[in-house]
Amino acid sequence: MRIGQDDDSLSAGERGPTLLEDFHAREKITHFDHERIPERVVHARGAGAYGYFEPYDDSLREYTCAEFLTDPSTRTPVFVRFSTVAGSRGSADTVRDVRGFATKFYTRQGNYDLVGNNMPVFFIHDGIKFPDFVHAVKPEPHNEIPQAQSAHDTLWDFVGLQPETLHMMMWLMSDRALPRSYRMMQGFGVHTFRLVNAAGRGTFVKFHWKPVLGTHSLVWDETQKIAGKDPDFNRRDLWDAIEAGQYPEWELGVQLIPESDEFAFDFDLLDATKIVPEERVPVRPVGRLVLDRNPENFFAETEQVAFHTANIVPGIDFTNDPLLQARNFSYLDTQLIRLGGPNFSQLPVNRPVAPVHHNQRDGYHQSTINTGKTSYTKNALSGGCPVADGAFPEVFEHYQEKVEGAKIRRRAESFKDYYSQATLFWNSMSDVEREHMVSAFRFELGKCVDMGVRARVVEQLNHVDHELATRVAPGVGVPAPAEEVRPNHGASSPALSQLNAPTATIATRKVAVLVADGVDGTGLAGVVDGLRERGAIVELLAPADGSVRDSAGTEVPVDRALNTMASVLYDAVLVPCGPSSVETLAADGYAVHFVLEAFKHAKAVAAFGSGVDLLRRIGVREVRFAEDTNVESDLGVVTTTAAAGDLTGELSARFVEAFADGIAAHRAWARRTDGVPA
Ligand code: HDE
Repeated sequence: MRIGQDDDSLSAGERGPTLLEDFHAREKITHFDHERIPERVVHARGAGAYGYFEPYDDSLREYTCAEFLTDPSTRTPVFVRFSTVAGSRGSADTVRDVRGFATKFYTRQGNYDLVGNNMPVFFIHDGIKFPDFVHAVKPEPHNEIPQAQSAHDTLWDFVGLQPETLHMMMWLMSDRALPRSYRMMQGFGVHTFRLVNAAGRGTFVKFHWKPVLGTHSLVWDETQKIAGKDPDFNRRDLWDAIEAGQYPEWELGVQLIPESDEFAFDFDLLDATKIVPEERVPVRPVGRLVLDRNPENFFAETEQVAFHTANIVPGIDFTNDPLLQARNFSYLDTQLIRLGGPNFSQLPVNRPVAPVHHNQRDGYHQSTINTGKTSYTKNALSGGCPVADGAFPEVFEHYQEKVEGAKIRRRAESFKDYYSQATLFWNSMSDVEREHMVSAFRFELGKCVDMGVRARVVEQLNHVDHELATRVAPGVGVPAPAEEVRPNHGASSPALSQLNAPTATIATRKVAVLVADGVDGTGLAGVVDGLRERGAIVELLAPADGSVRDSAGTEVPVDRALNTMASVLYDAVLVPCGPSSVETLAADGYAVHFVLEAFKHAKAVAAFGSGVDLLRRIGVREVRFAEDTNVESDLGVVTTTAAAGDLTGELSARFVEAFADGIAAHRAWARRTDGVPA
């Protein structure tokens, strides 16, 4: 019914007690009291979006009868949720962590969930260890510290005693754990799954997502600052890109392994702590995923979406990977407590587009009004409905794998090489990626209070690579291992280094332009337009919001006040010409810090005319600055002396080109900035 107002409760007199009779107030407050549901036990923090998947062609038909993978005329709707693992729902986005990459395909044959991560391996290879691992990485139980951090005693205690974690720990200490954007990270199905064709023949498969914008990471110092400046950094980035029509896109790839090759590898295909190197089995591109719609309501959609590894469709099946087998139990079980009953698949975000006919009835939150007299099979009263044997084509058939064996609680020997692929990962990194890893190990172990924990991990690292262990040890105050205990096999997989797959695009990259009154409007406009034409997002930042007057007296609108933003929220920075503008900026601590910090984080920095003086004055060192109007580009710093009014035409185009190259390179890793204050 309609009510006049709900500002005041019903009371006995204007200043009297609230009456129990006020059913309206009670109902409002009661509903509010029950608004929270348990957060996910892992992956609590996330962001989601809708989109579609389409296969390029029908070439997978030989391997699978899954229509969404083989019919190029089918656009399958999807919902994707990205997440961090360890932190609570309200924790920061940019912590060092694995990222979840879970995709629900609403296929005509039923929902298929590919519940993957941005790293291709996992910490453990048997699901029975998952509660132990999660207890170890989550905040410590006595004081619930630290939030969303792996840098504490219990995780590293677990790692030191559980060497199967080492390969994944290498990934976690690498730049992969610090994605620049959900839109710029890879995804992996992790397990070996099985494709099954119409004839019932199986083929092992590993799933890969490759981002069209390339795989890029933040640097550690930056991630920590973003966690304070904008804890929603990755969530906001996804939302903004979709709102702006710059739809994130990934390519789905598969590694196909014939069943006859099951034992052809020096590791076990059922072991989720191992990759199949791309150089050994190439990734074959099969289709594309596009995210083009933000949810309307975070809770209803992103929070209530329920992924489940056992949501599969004809043409896809499991393997005996013991991690996957445990997940097939866990994901349904967890929704029962989290979403409060067995009918969560009726929630709009979970509802399949495929028609549902079954005899499941009643339960909490039942919202389907099932009609008819029968809810059992077999029946004659309703003509056998809803599940008449043989009534549907394309039914799911379990893959007929032959199994035999004694009941036994013992892991196969083929799972027990804990180190070779950790070494492979280390060998495959570039120098700068290795440097980042060594710093990461030093930071994380340096946060451990117990020296025994530190020593045990260094001991384990010595099994991965002697140089790695000897580089980490002195930073964390434990003796470096004297001897190599396991010779490095020397093999590498170039595909593992992010730096081996450069991208040319600057689409959606964020460029900050620092301006104040007196800025050279002509030069500025040329560069801004040039960057925007290439798809970059350019924002003008000034000491105060509103607008500035350029050197010709024209008003130039400002996008943000400097003090509301920070360099860590941008990919690059430009300081345009304008003597008075530059004077104002040089006297503004935010502006000076902004430029130096961007420089420290190896971002593309550009300046023209008197803007170059600002770089010199604030201590940007060890790069070559332009001596004349020719565009100089050195270590990601792009300069020209072109003064007010001179940066036009061809010169402006060359300047933009060089700046864009610097932005596309993501970071100028050769730049040494250790001496720049953080
Ligand atoms: Fe999960 N995992 N997981 N996991 N996982 C959950 O399910 C679990 C594992 C992954 O955006 C939970 O609905 C077990 C591997 C993602 O909603 C829970 C084991 C991989 C998400 C659960 C694993 C993942 C989850 C928590 C070891 C990468 C977020 C809430 C056997 C391939 C999905 C929920 C979303 C979420 C259990 C291991 C990825 C408790 C028992 C390996 C992306 O069911």
